Amino acid sequence: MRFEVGLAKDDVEKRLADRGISRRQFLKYCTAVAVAMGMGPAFAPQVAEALSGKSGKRPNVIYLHNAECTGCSEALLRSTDPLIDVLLLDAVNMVYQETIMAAAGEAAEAALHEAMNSPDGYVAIIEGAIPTLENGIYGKIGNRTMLETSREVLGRAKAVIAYGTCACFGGIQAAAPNPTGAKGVNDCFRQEGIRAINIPGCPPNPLNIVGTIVHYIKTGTVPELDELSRPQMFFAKSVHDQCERRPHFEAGRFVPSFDSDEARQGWCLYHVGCQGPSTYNNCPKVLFNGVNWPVGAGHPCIGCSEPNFWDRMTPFYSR
Ligand code: FSX
Ligand code: SF4
Ligand code: F3S
Repeated sequence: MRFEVGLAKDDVEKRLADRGISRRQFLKYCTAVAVAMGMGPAFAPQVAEALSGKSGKRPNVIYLHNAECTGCSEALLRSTDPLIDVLLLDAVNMVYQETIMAAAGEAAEAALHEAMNSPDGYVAIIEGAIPTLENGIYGKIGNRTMLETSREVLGRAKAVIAYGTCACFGGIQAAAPNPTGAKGVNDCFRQEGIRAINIPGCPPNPLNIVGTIVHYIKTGTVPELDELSRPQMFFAKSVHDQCERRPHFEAGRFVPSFDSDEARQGWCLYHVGCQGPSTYNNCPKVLFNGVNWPVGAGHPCIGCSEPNFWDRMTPFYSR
């Protein structure tokens, strides 16, 4: 049985037009991806080619869910531009995704195994941490542990993307005392030769995974990674170094409390717990859905894309 999620594939531009998205808006989105990738606006047509499947290389994708809140999928599915079906149907062939696929039970299992045996191979995207204690019995899907399924699926993938802080570093469920032994992919499977590309964030910015997929489609390779396995093009700079409130920091103008005049004037949030100086992500420049980001909305960065932020950067809201 051949299984694909969503709608039948037809021409990407027609589908965008049907939803009221013009080619101009699509190209604007592609420009945002190109800029996030550090390639500059001139790279936008190449992004458009990759996203609309016109490069002729649509990788099969198996998308696994483990221990998490599904916020990463939510962030991706609620991307405003372009509609997510463009990404799912045109850029990649999403063969298995538990949140959105119509199949259940044995049909879903069959789809997974068919995808794993495809002669073209597949890219694995994994969301959520892997419970490892007691052979992984704290997390099971389809009567198999997440540990077992992840080992098998990731071990045979052409590339692995860990999407979200949970899949990258363990996330909330790995917070002390970590009762299920939850781990991120690389921590869990490094000894077995698996190295995931980490796209952290709780949730991550969807542009960062779209950019990674575009890079893979264009080059067939993974982007350059830092020592935490994060693509340098998105995670090289600290939040603090890109923050619009930085001049206030330099001038010593700090918000003393959230209900203060200083807060209303947009001063620096360092004294109310901002972790921007120790957090590496592109939120201030890329924004969520092109609209805003935590500090822009008056909330300190809680370091959501850093390893152990739930232990290392708490209590939140204190300097
Ligand atoms: Fe984790 Fe993603 Fe945070 Fe939630 O699934 S990164 S808890 S936004 O959803 O994994
Ligand atoms: Fe840095 Fe946070 Fe202040 Fe922005 S608000 S300048 S990230 S400390
Ligand atoms: Fe997360 Fe901080 Fe960005 S909280 S979303 S890394 S601003």
